[in-house]
Amino acid sequence: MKTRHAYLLLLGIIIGALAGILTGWFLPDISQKISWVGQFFLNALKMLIIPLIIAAVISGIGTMGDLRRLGRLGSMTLVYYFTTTSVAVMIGLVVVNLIQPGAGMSLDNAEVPAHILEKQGTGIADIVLSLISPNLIAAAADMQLLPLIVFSILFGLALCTLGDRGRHVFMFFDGVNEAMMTLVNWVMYLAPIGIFSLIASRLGQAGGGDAFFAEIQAVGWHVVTVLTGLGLHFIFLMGLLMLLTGRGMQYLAGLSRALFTAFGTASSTATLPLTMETVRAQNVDDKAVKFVLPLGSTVNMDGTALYEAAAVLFIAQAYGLDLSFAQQCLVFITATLAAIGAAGIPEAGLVTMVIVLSAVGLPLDGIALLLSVDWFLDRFRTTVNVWGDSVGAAILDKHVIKKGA
Ligand code: DAS
Repeated sequence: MKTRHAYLLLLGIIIGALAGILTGWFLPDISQKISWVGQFFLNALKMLIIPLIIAAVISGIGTMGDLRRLGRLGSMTLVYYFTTTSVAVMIGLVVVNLIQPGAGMSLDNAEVPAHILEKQGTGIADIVLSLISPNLIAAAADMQLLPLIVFSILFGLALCTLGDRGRHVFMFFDGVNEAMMTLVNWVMYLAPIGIFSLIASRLGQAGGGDAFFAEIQAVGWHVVTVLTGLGLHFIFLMGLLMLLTGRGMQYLAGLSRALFTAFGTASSTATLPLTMETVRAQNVDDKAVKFVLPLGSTVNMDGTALYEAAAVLFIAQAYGLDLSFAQQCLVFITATLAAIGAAGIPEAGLVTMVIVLSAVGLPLDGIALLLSVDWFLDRFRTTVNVWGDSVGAAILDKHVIKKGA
């Protein structure tokens, strides 16, 4: 995409987001009537994801070529994911223990939605089983990216053993990937009106500004705690980027179209095509874009992990329970794992929180406390998820790919 177009598009997205907030705040009824525009934009993004991810991962492995280098990239990628997610959970635990948002709260008997209750009993085994699928078509139909990415990695590794025959297949997938990235550029022109509609209709659905503000006030300290933690982690990641790559505000500015889209859609998966396009436009090597970003959008969710740790302790405080150090260590481990199991779709962090609540023996009813503002906080944690993936791509590009070149 030409630089001038990129800047004009970014300006359009910012105006769309601000107009969406004002429209949803003051005209909630009209806002809900235009939700189909945002849904069209979301569907256009989702339409690209499956072919883009499969082609990107397979062709990314093909460009790595050397299995030893691929192994090094894979292991360092996992080290980055685990390190930054652990820091995120730690930040979440520190801020919720310092602010104590749940102190003095009374739990009303709001109903926990059935689709969240169904997740009760989800455990580590379910997360491991989610790595592969017996039916790739069904996984694609359900937008379950992780098994598709695992299959694409294994398929790419198998192609590496076929010599010339494999190279022809890699070239095919490289062509598919380039065509898909061109489609991403075309869909991006819908972003301003799409993000406007998504934000306006969701705020309208919450009843507009006054009703939304009343909901926020009811759990105000929880909102303050989560936003403080997410803000601190965003800054931590910026520091890591500057320290390890020398990149800084220019990289953040280059990523802003993807970050605004993450905020507007509350979906890392839907944002992934734009994340890949904007990171690639920052001269990050294609291998990092094709390997680190798709995998990261499904398993590296710093914002979600931070939120789950902070929200579980908020619920414990609302019950008047003080979790011991050992229990908080259990929250640390399960929040990290639950975030790996969370899908890059709206409200995923709320659903997988069931794993963390069950691990420390807290009833699921506490989730009812979070429902009214989860859609709002989800946007911020999705933005941090996308930012964490993008920082990882730049770091691994500089310290693994460029070093190994
Ligand atoms: N909405 C999820 C995402 O797309 C994050 C979450 O629910 O925590 O990353």
